[in-house]
Amino acid sequence: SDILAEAVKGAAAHPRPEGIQFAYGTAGFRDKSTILDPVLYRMGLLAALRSKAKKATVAVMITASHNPEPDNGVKLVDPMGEMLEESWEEHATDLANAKDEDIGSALQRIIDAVDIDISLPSDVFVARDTRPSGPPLTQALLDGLKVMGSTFTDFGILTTPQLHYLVRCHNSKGAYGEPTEEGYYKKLAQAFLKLRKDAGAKKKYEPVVIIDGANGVGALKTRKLQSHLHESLRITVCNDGSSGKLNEKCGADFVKVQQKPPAGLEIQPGQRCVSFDGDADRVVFFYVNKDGVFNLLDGDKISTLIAGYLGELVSASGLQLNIGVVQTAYANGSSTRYLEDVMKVPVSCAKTGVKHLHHKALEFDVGVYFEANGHGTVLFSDQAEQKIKAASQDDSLESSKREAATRLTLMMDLINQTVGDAISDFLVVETILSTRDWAAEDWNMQYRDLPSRLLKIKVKDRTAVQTTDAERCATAPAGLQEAINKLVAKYQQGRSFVRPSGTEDVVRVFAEADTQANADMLAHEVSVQVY
Ligand code: NG1
Ligand code: ZN
Repeated sequence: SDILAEAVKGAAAHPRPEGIQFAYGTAGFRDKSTILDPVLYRMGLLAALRSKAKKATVAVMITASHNPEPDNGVKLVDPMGEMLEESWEEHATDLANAKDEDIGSALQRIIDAVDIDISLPSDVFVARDTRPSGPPLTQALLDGLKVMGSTFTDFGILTTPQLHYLVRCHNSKGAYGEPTEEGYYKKLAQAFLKLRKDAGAKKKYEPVVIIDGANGVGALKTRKLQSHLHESLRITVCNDGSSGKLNEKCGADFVKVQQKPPAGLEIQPGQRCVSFDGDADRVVFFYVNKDGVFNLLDGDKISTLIAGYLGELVSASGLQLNIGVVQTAYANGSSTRYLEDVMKVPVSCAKTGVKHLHHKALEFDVGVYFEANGHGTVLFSDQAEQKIKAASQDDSLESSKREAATRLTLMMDLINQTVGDAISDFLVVETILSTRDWAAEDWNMQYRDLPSRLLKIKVKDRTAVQTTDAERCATAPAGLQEAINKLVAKYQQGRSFVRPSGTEDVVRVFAEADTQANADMLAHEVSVQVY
């Protein structure tokens, strides 16, 4: 058709270099920004097709999250704010790798495979993080949308979760919130302020927090949120991009991997601090105690805190709803034991990558999922949502039950259910700490993390390592798992696994044991087996 011919012609301005293979992985396409122009053009074409196929607006986010500033990436977002359906990842990879002159036939293959009516309209929301490569890459994406005759809205700089929120609001015709950036702040701030209203005097919780914005979009957007929160929370935003580089020696990934505070913060003992990542979909908390020891409150601590509090509210409301937690193999062993043995909360383990956790969390009425690195959220099933809303308005219920249900409805408003959201998760944690009157140290004392070590190893072919059982067991190369088992058996509370990364050309080795020295040694010994 004419459109496909136009798409081929348009590729002349976005030529694909020879010899590079792209793959749509767990985080979409991610690479050096200098080679991504043809990929963005092609993702413009694909987003238009996706919109036609779903008969709804879809979204495209341009970001490389926690990766260094010279990198960039692109991921598609489905109409309800979900990640792109898995079966389309292959289409994305095919199209990204199509030679300029083959773009028409690559598009035709997708149209045939999915049975798309190409004459339907399409509409796409677009946003990017603060990377300098963002504007030209956006232009390439828009060129792709234009040749497809698609309408679009370019929102400029947003956090990834804000874009997910906007597309969901738009497609659910306002039922999820107002489809504007202001609407996002209003929805979160209203719920947050209502949840704080009845808060009494505090002994330990202080409404003072320092945020490490990773020199990225999270810092800009937290500033915008601030005015909506009035005096309820005193936030100091550091690493706001005015001097440092994006993700350089700061941000959630740096803090989690290095197990130390970011550069650019002046911290008093006990002061609660928060680190976002480069597109503000991950968050970790930390503090330094009076002996100068760094303490990290990661995704596992956050999910334990949230599951505990929501569990209490559900019990208090008298509703019959099951709560579960979803983790990955990277979750600290202490957190899993604490959830299962002390809190009696069911825990499932999913493969790395948020889509896997998200999927498993749907199996519960209330599913709390977090990766240890701080990416996560809570999902309420439609049925749970209805029951909670009904209970909150049921005048025949005891007032304590009705109040618990009302708090649950406010928590549902505060939580961005589309995807992990640093700003929303941060406000959820602040709400719970305030309600419990906890300082960071009280929260940290729930359970004690086992020392762990994460290493990455460059190998010739990372696909030689294959795994099963949510990546906890290696099936190839032959003999590797037996060797790991033998090493693990030498250590108290030892645990270790290896898996190929989905975002980098490395094999990751994780180990945990009773002491840091032992965790380090076990990780090292297992690494030797991988080479
Ligand atoms: P890979 O590279 O597959 O380990 C990393 C993170 C994931 C997830 C993705 C997407 C670790 C160990 N892995 O995946 O949790 O966040 O990036 O960004 O943190
Ligand atoms: Zn991110």
